[in-house]
Amino acid sequence: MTSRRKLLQRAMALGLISPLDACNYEDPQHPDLADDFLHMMSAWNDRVQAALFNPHTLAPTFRPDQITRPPRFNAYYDISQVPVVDPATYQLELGGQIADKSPWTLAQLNALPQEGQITRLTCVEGWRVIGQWAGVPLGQFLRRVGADTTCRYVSFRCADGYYSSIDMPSALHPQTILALQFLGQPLTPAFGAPVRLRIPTKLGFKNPKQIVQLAVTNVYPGGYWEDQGYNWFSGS
Ligand SMILES: Nc1nc2c(c(=O)[nH]1)N[C@H]1C(S)=C(S)[C@@H](COP(=O)(O)O)O[C@H]1N2
Ligand SMILES: [Mo]
Repeated sequence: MTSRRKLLQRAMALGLISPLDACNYEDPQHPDLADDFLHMMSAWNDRVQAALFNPHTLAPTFRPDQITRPPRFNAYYDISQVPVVDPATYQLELGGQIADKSPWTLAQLNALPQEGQITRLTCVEGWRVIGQWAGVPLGQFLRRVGADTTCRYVSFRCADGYYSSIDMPSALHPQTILALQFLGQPLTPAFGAPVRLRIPTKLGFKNPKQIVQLAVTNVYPGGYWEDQGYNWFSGS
């Protein structure tokens, strides 16, 4: 409660909420108000982060000798449970506000112009790794398939049931890629095969692996961790 109280005091000092709200917040008759308050603050936080996001600021890049070896796996389950997607039959499905929703095979994705990056992935658990990824810039892909880039969100569904979504300006950021390679080789299942999102301007959980569906929408899609209270924007 102490940190919530501090947050509340900060919010009051900033004039975001009135002392009356604060009284209600303390009301033991309305235990939900604390949660409502936190959700309100998180939504406000999303708006501020989105407003502060500069679509031209690049995330730091690193030298090859700075790459973390071995890499570090993370998912909401153990590495032994990673599903294996057959690359030969794989298709990336497209949905929502996209003109050409024809699915993409891995061969078709590999034939598109590729970009590489050596960037840092930061997990909310409190660790970071530097890795090397290459793939198709998401902005170029979205324009190619005729996505409505005035929509607010791009959402992702994964082979393991994971899902996430990002704001359109971040989707169009030059370092946001549909990664097909890790450390110069095709992705392995644990690290996201056949296709993962690599977005170095956001936290690790906004980098869905094993993507099977991508959609463009104005309806807030949420995400696996986002729906459990993690901040949606989550810039890094
Ligand atoms: N499909 C899928 N993607 C996922 C996750 C997951 O559980 N499933 N976990 C996320 C989290 S919390 C992190 S930190 C990164 C870890 O990526 P890595 O295994 O390449 O280090 O993947 C993200 N993408
Ligand atoms: Mo994470």
